[in-house]
Amino acid sequence: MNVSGENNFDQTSVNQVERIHKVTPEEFKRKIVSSRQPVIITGKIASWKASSLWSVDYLNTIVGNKEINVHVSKNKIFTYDPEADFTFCSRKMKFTDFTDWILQEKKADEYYYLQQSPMKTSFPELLPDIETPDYIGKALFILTSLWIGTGGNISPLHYDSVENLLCQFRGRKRVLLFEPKQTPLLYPFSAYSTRGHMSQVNIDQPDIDKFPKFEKAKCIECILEPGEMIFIPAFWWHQVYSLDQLNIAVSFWWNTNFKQFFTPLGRRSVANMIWEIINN
Ligand SMILES: O=C(O)CCC(=O)C(=O)O
Repeated sequence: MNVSGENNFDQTSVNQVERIHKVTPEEFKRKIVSSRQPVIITGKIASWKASSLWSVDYLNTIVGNKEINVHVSKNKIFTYDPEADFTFCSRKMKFTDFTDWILQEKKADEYYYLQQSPMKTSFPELLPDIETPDYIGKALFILTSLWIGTGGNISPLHYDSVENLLCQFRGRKRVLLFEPKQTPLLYPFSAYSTRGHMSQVNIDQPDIDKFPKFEKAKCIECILEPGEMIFIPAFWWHQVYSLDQLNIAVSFWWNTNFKQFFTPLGRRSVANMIWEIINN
C-alpha cells in the first residue's frame, strides 16, 4: 500500500460501492440492510424540496441571521480537541455570517463546519424541505442532522453504532469505508474514553512506526454526488472529505438490529456506551 502521498488504499474484496436506483422500502430492508454493505441509492431525494430549493440565498431567507453553533478547526480536520477536554471546539455565529464565510472561500486561520447539527432543535424551519426516508421504521428512528461546510473539510475515521443514510444536496463528498472486521488494523482509541469510536491513525499521513498494522488496511472508496444518498451500516468505519465550495448534506440515524451488538465491534461499542453513561 502506498502510504506516502495521497491515500491510495488497497480495496476490500467488495471493492466498490454499488449504486442502486430508488429501491423500495421492502428491497432496502431485505437486500441492503441485511447485506451489511454500504450502498449508494440514486433518484430517491430528487423530489424533496431541498434538492431544488437549497441555495445559499434560500437558506439565508429561511434561517436568517439566527445564532448557530459551528465546529472550528485550524487544519480542516474536524475532531475532538484535547485542549477542550476532548469535546469539539465550537463557535457561535450568525447563520448569514457563516454562509458569507463559505462563499468567500479564502485561506483562513480557522475553518468552520456546521457538523451534525440536530435539525429538529436547531433548524426546524428547514424540516418541511426534507422527508424521513420510508426505509426507516418510525420506531427505530433516532436523529436527523444537517451538515454544511466547505471543500476540504474532513470528518476523520470513526464508526457509529447506528445505521446511517447520508443524503447529499450540494457539492460532493469523498467517502472512505473500512468494514468492521478491519478494526484491529485501525487502532481505535480506548473503549473507555470519549473517543472510543475513533481511530488514532491520521490515514492521510499514517505513522507506520506507531501503527504498523494499518499498512494492511483495505478500504472502499466512493464519491457521493448531489442527489444521492449513501447507506453506511452501523459499525462501518468511515472518513468523509467534503469536496466543492458549498457542501450541504442531511444524515438520518436509526437503531440497528440488536444482533449487531454481539459482534466484536458491537460489544466494544456497548462497553464504550456504558463508560460514557458512568462518566457523564
Ligand atoms: O459528512 C461528513 O463530514 C461526515 C458524515 C458522517 O460521519 C456521518 O454521517 O456519520
